Amino acid sequence: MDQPYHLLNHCQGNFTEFQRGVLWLSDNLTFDVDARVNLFECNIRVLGGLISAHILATDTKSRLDHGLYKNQLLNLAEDLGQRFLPAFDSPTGLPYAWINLKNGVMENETTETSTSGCGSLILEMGALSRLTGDSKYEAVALRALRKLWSMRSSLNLLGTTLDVVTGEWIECSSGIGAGVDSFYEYLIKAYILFGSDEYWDIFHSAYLAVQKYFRHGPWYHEADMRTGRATYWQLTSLQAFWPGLQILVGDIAAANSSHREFFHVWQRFGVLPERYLLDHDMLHPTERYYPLRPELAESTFYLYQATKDPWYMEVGESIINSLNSYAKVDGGFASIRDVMTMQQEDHQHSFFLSETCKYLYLLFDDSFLADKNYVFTTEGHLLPIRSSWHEKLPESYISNWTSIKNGNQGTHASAMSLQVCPAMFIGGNITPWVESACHVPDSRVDHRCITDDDCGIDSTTCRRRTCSMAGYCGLWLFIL
Ligand code: DMJ
Repeated sequence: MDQPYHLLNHCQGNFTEFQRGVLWLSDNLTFDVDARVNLFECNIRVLGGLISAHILATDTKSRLDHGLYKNQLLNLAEDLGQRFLPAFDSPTGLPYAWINLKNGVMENETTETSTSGCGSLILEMGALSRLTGDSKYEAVALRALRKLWSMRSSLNLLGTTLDVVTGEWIECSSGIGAGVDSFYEYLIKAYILFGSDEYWDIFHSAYLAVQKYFRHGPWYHEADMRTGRATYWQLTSLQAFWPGLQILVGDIAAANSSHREFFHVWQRFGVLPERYLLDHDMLHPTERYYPLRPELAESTFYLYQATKDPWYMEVGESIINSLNSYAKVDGGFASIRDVMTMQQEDHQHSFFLSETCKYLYLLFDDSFLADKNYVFTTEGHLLPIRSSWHEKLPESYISNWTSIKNGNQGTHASAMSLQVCPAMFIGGNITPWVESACHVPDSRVDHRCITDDDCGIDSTTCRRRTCSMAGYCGLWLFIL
């Protein structure tokens, strides 16, 4: 198949440009500005970018000339992290959504925030703590996450917006899209990055509740957190990240079926509309735009990694062709204001480069990831999985990890790169697994769920589910 490289420069390994960027930021970036910024956006875009670039600047690849890098990006990241701290100074420990970088929380600042806004800070703040040795960043983010989870309903559901002063929910309807999405993503990724069972336990309960109350076939609607009753039947462009998350838990069949639906919608409109009303079978009257979002490309990348099915490369090619046809302009790519007219607007979000382009690039050339163990933040920034950052290896992994290590099968690999399926290790002299295909801990020999409650979905799919052809079956880590 012809690979549509013309969208992207073939720039892997362009250390000169990396060095130029690092040094330019070192000389020119300051956060001592009287500017009100959104904590969540600044965290995922700026703090995450600085931390990830610092890690790349200091890994074994020697991407910068000797002696030039003296932790400038980490120092900037620490300065920014410090400026975030006043946001957490609320009666509940839940952070204010907006903060002035110079002056802290403004007088009369809004007390309303979103679930993703206060529940998706742990990767960047945790990494900052690990890199600086100062635990306070991780501590405030974790305290906020714990508080948020304590506000869940008896159904293990959360709302979309809340008040950081009263700790009360404002919007009790929620789904997997806007205002909530990265909350789920950061639980599973925090578990992968920091190895604490607490993240897995929360994620597991939250994931099962999503599958139980929001899922309708391959679609996800919204529901009221108190009753579990469906509220809004809408497809949103942000929801398209969910199949990628499902790959991390090994729910490949479910990921594949949802991803196909999102791609059908992409094909129908040429791009993904921001919101589509499923119950009226029409576009949302005011949310007809496509701001170059990455979520479908992201899921396509994960599904390809999991299955190696070339069909996903065709999906990627189709996405790239659409971007070139509808969004390419001199000097960049333009957001689409209306998917019916393909009218463009003069705006290119930073996530187009950090996510959309990155996932499309990696779909066709993943050599950068070979023998690496990274998680991607919600903004597509890379964080390495290191045993020194792990509180402890999850118990179910220890025996297998040791066995594999002793068997000289390599320690520099992740499930993604090795495409290892837990089922491959059942029997022999290796201890049987203690997880079902839905990753529900159990002790059954075939590790299949028997009841729907075990699965959170319908248990028949668990009993039928097998690992992908490539043998990859979700989260299975070999830690450096
Ligand atoms: C990105 O900024 C992040 O992925 C965020 O979590 C939600 N989606 C946007 C891009 O669509």
